[in-house]
Amino acid sequence: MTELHDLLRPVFDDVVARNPGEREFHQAVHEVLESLGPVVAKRPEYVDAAVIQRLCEPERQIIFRVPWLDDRGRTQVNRGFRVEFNSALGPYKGGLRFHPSVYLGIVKFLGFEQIFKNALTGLPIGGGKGGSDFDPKGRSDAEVMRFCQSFMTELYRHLGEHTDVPAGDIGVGGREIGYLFGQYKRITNRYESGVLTGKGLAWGGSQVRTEATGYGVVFFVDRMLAAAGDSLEGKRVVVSGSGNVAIYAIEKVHQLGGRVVACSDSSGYVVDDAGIDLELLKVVKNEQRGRIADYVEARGGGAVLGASGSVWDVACDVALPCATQNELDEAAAKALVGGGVRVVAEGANMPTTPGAVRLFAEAGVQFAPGKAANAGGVATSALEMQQNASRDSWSFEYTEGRLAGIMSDIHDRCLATAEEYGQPGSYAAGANIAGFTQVADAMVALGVV
Ligand code: NDP
Ligand code: 2IT
Repeated sequence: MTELHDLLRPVFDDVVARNPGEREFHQAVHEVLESLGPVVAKRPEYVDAAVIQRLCEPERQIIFRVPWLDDRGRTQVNRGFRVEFNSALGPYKGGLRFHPSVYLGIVKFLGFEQIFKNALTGLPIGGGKGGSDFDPKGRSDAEVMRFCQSFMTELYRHLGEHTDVPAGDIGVGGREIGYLFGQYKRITNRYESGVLTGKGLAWGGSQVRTEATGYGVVFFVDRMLAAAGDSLEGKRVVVSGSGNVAIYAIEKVHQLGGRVVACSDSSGYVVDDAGIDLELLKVVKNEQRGRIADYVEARGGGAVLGASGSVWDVACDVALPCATQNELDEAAAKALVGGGVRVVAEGANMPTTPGAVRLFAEAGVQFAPGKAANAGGVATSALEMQQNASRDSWSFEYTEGRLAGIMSDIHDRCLATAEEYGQPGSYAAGANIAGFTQVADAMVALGVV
């Protein structure tokens, strides 16, 4: 790991001591603090006012029991979480993740990242994250509904359009948001659309929210390539995952003239040299809730299931990790560099390990961190909140234009900030410093609260 500035090392040691065993949270904090050396050197008041210590301590952490009945009438018990991390810029905002790997350390890493990402959007949203160790795989619609209703029966008291506004993440899409919103509406007797984002278009959702994260990543890559006098036209692209973010990243790459030749899920990966058949992938994944092998079978000829290794062994110009944290390690980075990769942009949150990030830097590969590259999802959530507040609904074209503008602004701000702090070309440093200074200035102005 990169050494921290002398003023920051004790802050990090304290975070590790106070949050034992939360490996992913430590990793996310370290990654941000690595960039802040030049900032505290210039602005020691951030350390004096304990701004960084306060930023690393969530404002509120809620952990609750989620009991529910499965289809055989047996009682199941899961654990629910909501970490309301920072509200200096606006109501807590961030997704809910349903996955068996969820524990407090995952929710805290995601909530911490969300603070800076949300600041980068330039929109008035604070940072939070939540979820459960519930595994939706293999569960019926009725089971998912009963789980969501039980989850919301506890969580509703902590939410509100001015307080805390969840959305989706891994394992939480339109179906789950519907059941959660229905239960919130029933308990509170309020049609408070702005309490959740990622809603369906018929009941307060925004155009482009479903596509926003994946589209946003590709808009960001398009700006990176343009800054180097290049474009996506004719590029070979590899995407990991085949969920919400991956699917719409693939769609936008194809619209902009690139070709996605491989994607994956937790059971394996597919190589499809002619380009992934996206309509088929959507049917297999969204309608049939199938596995990646089902895509290969339905495609019939052409596409092959990866026999060994990982999706990162497939040669490409651009790699978009869009599945989960720490999915792209040093071995994967070596394989990608060997295959000629030139740009890596994170659709997922923290998918690239610190060692892999270092290898990309050494090899001159352009790297965009998730808190910048995948901010289009939460930015469009904030646009959904704007529409809900004004009881309005915007067209697809207008909303997509707003998203493209926001991604372009984030791109330019990362580069300008990196330059200003002596690290030209580092999107990671630019994102961390720009996000941090915006939140830190607000925290200083609001006093010790
Ligand atoms: P989905 O649940 O729609 O899809 C997740 C995909 O990643 C699936 O293909 C899944 O495979 C794979 N995956 C998940 N966990 C693992 C794992 N432990 N190992 C291997 N593969 C895994 O989630 P999203 O597309 O919404 O989220 C993907 C990433 O993007 C996450 O990191 C999320 O935090 C991030 N993100 C999401 C945003 C959004 O708006 N949805 C916004 C910004 C970031 P399988 O089906 O086999 O589990
Ligand atoms: O990681 C993320 O930014 C999300 N899962 C989206 C959060 C949101 O509130 O739209």
